[in-house]
Amino acid sequence: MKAVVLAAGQGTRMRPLSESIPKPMLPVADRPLAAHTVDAAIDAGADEIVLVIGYEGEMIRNYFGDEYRDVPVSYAVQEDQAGTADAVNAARDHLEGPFAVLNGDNLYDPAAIADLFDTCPAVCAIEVDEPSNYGVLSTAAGRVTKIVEKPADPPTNLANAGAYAFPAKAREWLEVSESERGEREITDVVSQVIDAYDVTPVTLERWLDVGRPWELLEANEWMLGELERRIDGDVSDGATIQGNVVVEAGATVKPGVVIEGPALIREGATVGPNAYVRGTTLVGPDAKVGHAAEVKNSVLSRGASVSHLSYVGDSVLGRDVNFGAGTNVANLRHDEDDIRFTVKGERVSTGRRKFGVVAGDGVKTGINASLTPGLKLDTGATTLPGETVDRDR
Ligand code: TTP
Repeated sequence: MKAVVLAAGQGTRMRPLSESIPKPMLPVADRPLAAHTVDAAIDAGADEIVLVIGYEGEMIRNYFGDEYRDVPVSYAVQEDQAGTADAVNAARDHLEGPFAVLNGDNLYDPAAIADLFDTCPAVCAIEVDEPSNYGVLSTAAGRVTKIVEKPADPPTNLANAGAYAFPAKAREWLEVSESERGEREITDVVSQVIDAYDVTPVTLERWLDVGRPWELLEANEWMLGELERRIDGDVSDGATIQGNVVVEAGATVKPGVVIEGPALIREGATVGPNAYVRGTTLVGPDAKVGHAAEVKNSVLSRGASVSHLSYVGDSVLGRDVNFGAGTNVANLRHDEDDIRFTVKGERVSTGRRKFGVVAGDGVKTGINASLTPGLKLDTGATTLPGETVDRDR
């Protein structure tokens, strides 16, 4: 079966991280986010991957090329990001026979994707506590009977998990009209399939929709949690490596460093001397954790640097961020309330008691900067030496 992977979106809720890199290419453990989706499709037996690209699509094309893990990859360009049905419609000329559709910004339980492929027509579903935030499935006698977007009064707690196996006929139903929120939505295609076929719900044990920066952190928590210890890099005898830590070839861990897994230190990265890395951390390619710096439960993208005597917790640093010496990130409020973060101009709860800062590509802090919880620093933003930064910039 062909798998169409949707990766054309603008990722506006992920800004500033998605400003010059498409959300599907953001780092999750040792691969871009979308590579996890494509891997799940290939593991499930996909014989061709069709990637729908648009926003910053060339980066996606460059990564996957024409063949990925010996499976042919083709591309469909969605010019305007007019919705998920419109995205699949952009791939229409690539489709014949039954086909699967997966979101390129979701992490799936791979075993369930294999079930999805074996059970066409089918829709992946997951039980959630607050279904009104999702598309919700109604079921009867083991079949999906209805799908409704974000209902005020949800009929079940089964959320649509954005993975579908469609019969060939669905190719004729991709041109749907605009929904109330002005998008051409794949759920309207699913509704037509439900009317014409028996559609099976395939229940996922685990699923993550990666839309906002703290969900990128959660995606890394999930995937780094699956690491098996492997030390290929240059690790000093004076360093202590505990648990499931991967140090890739070309990475350097200096004396006095303590790394508590799960952690991934990627090629070209340098840690230490005397640094402390803990609590599920990705130190990206060519990134640096300096002398006596502590990094906890964070993502350091390619080339990011946390200089000596700094603390970074529960944070996401974009590419080539440079935190000056003595930069301290606060990740907990005195009232221990959930940390809020600005998404598309609105302060929203992250649902996390601990969350630090999100720094876009190229952010630079001056020495002894103090950064408050839930702070957003836009691409290229700078702070003064000794400054306490408690407003987004
Ligand atoms: P969304 O997460 O709804 O959209 P997005 O990724 O653009 O993010 P944001 O809402 O923050 O702007 O998209 C779900 C999936 O569908 C995701 O994999 C991107 C993809 N998509 C397209 O390929 N084309 C589109 O027109 C839209 C809206 C989404």
